[in-house]
Amino acid sequence: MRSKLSRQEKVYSNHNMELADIFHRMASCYRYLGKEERFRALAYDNASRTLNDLKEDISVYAKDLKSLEMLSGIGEGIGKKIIEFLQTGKISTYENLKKEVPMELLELMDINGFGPATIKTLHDELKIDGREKLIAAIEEGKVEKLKGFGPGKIENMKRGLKLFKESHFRMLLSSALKTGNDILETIKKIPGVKKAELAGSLRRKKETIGDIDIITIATGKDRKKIINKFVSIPQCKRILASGETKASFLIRNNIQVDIRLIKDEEYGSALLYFTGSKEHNIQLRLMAKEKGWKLNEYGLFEEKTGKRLAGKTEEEIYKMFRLPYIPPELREMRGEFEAAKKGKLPRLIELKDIKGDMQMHSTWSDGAEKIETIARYIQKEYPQYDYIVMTDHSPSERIAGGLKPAEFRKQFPEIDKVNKKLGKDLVKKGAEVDILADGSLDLPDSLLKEFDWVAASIHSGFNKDNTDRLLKACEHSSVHCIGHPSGRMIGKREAYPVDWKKLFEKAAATGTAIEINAQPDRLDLKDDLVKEAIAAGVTLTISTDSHALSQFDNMKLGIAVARRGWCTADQVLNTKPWKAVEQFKKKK
Ligand code: DGT
Ligand code: CA
Ligand code: CA
Ligand code: ZN
Repeated sequence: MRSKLSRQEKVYSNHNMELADIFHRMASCYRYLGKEERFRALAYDNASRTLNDLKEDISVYAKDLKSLEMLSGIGEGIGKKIIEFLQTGKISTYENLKKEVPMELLELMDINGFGPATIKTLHDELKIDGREKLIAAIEEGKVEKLKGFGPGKIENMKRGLKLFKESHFRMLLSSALKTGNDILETIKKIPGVKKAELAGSLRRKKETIGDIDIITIATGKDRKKIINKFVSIPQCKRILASGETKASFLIRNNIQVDIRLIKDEEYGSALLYFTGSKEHNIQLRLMAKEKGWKLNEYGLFEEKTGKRLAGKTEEEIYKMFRLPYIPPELREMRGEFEAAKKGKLPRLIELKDIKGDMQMHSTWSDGAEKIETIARYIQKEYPQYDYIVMTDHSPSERIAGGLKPAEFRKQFPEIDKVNKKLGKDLVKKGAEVDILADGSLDLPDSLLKEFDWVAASIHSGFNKDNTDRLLKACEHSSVHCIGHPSGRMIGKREAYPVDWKKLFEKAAATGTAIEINAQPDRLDLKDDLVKEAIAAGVTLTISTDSHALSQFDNMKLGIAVARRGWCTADQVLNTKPWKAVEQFKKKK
């Protein structure tokens, strides 16, 4: 049994994410070890990014060193380590590095406020090698005595530690989806499994996920045997519980997976129960009680007689309450029952509604691909798209290779040339222009007028209230959209303060769109603000902000956020053809 599954592991088990994690940690180690190692740090971060962006499992490329080296960012040294990892499950260089550095502290390096120099000082001067010790040292006033550790810096560190604690035990939606689907595919291959589906916060598409819940139905009487197969999949690293109806186990990085095995006729009630949210379930159970019913994971029953009323599907359970089906993304007690009773649930936007992507970067600034490569990829993989907007960075973004006005003017004819080759005006001329500290833009008005689409975003001054900067950008006649409006990076940087009500009113009044940025760690605007923005009459866009070809798939994450924000297709500009975008611009 085991050997059969192991063969499938080659196809399904996701090495990419595990390796990307290791390479990212190795980069942190090298960054910590000092300036002379900084090229190595860059190389490992590049390799980590390549692995994260890769569609097929890395083992597909690992037949020999040559084919690995064809991948961008992977040379001989890193290629050998990939092969070592696939053969032994370990990388000896990494195992040795871990002994040289305070690994637990290095995990903080992803967070605002903890650079390598800061961590080195803490380690060298105070012998701090873990987060608990660091928290204690801050409280005891030891850290503030160090040179260069003023009150502002200490505050920043405290905020960072809090952010780390909140996010550390949760995954980003994007990686949880990959991991969850990987497990799901493996489970579905087990003989006897009739049906398997994701449940929990993953099915509700929350922006972060605590653990992975899966509901399954299997044929055959020997339930224990099936459960035993669940905990024998290659991804399983440690079994937590394994009974007749449930298996819980840990996979890599201590990610927990809960799988329930249920009967056919219970499927709907179990799915409903284990999808949550807990608060939504409690409300349903209260409503059942009022009617003299009992609702649990096994079904909906008459309290007195125990007679079964429903349970096979979620629809039939909602129907018993005279409610329409409530999509999982809305089950958060944000008014879904009231709306459902009135027949006012929104008809949620779907991935297939999308007609274009309005933010992306090419090799002209910090993207990985040339405009023509991107355009051809989109034509092939996203034939439903009517347009893509190339929005390379403006001059202030020096690290991201921001373009000077003259360079944008050189980019225009290249876009024309690509469109001519494609025989279609697929690529639109755009820019992601920086909003400067005073709310002005870092490209001249004369140039801004020439773009088909201008998104304005903030890339600096994250600690201040940025309402005024954003309001001023909305008032600019050439700004069509505000990009990643809150500036947050999930688990790494908090959103800067914004008076959202004011911003939404201004955006609606000036005809400026607001972006839902679908980068996995941004998801910005976030779900509850999406709901507020819609209520204020704001038009939204959903953009992937892609820097590599595989990132165009992140559109599904943007759709998840929009759906959780009660968004219909009509409220999102890029569900419409380019003609409608032109009309939207005219109204500004
Ligand atoms: P997570 O994993 O923290 O991202 O969030 P969930 O929502 O996936 O929570 P989880 O994994 O603890 O439980 C999965 C679902 O099971 C949850 O959404 C609702 C249901 N559930 C769990 N515990 C309870 C409970 O004590 N009462 C009720 N009514 N439902 C529960
Ligand atoms: Ca869960
Ligand atoms: Ca769970
Ligand atoms: Zn940006």
